[in-house]
Amino acid sequence: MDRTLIQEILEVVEQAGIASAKLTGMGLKNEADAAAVEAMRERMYKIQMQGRIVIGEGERDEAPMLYIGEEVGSGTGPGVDFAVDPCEGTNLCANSQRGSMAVLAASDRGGLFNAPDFYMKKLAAPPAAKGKVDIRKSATENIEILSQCLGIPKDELVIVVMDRARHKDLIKEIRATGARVQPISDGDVQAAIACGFAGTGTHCLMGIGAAPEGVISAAALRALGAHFQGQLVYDPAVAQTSEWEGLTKEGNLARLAEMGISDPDRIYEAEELACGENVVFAATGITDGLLFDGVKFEKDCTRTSSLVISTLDNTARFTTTVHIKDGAQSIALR
Ligand code: VTB
Repeated sequence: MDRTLIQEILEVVEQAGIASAKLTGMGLKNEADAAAVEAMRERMYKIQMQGRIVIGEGERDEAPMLYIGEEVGSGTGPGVDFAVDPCEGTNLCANSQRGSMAVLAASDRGGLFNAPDFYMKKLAAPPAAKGKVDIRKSATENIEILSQCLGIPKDELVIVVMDRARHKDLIKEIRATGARVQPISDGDVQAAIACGFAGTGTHCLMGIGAAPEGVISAAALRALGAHFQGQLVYDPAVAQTSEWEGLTKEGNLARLAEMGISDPDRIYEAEELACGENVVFAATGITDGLLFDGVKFEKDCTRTSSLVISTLDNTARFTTTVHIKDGAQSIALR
């Protein structure tokens, strides 16, 4: 991968963001996702690379586009692996709520963990707490460590947790430390990445979300030098999700073994989930969020706000792009 890819990757998430933003608030989550997928894929094909989807819309037989294993790009040039989530937070987009975005992570061949479509226990925290907080420790211990590392009293810390039945005890434990809980209905990728920056009002993400999204978060947090750890969740009694109705722990363990995961309890560090020599993370806001605004449609232009984090040049770029319409007469500065 080289730096010329950064601009191309930015355009990929911008196009996906614009496509699904047209459906914001329409209550059409599948259509918003499909629009983002199509736009993302179309832009990816224009890049001179031998791209490959390692995390995408699903297995080949269940997803027609951006399926796992799909080759994208012109077919010549560097080998690049992609973990994509063209419309992360489809419910948020469909209901016009904060935090949905078009997002992807890219790395050199073999540089991203081929995560199964399972759940993952996650711990994300700022750079100052990297390697000090630990997913093996209790929430109570981690909040104590966070408070010390960040120099912020416990009752000023904000811990983001997905609002799910499985987190009832976790939320109780966090509140008992004095720290504040910010429940989110969806979108744990944006919440995780917000932990990588000071000033977002978000200090830590705890709890269980989807594993593929965990790899995308890990790539961004690795590039920022922040903390991320993940551990696969295979027990339906822990995940407590209707998605797993009828599945058993034994069956899930067998599926993991089939996928070549020999130690299902392994704890993955950010540098293992995104192990490539270089990683690039890119996201464009669909709706407004913690890190950037959503897409704004104006008379003569469309405005997108994005974040690209890259180890190629050690940058985190917050960019606004004005996509000028034909015959534009007047373009506001901001
Ligand atoms: C998780 C989370 C995502 O959807 O995948 C969630 O990581 C689905 O979780 O950010 P449940 O199956 O428990 O509903 C998101 O919130 C949005 O894609």
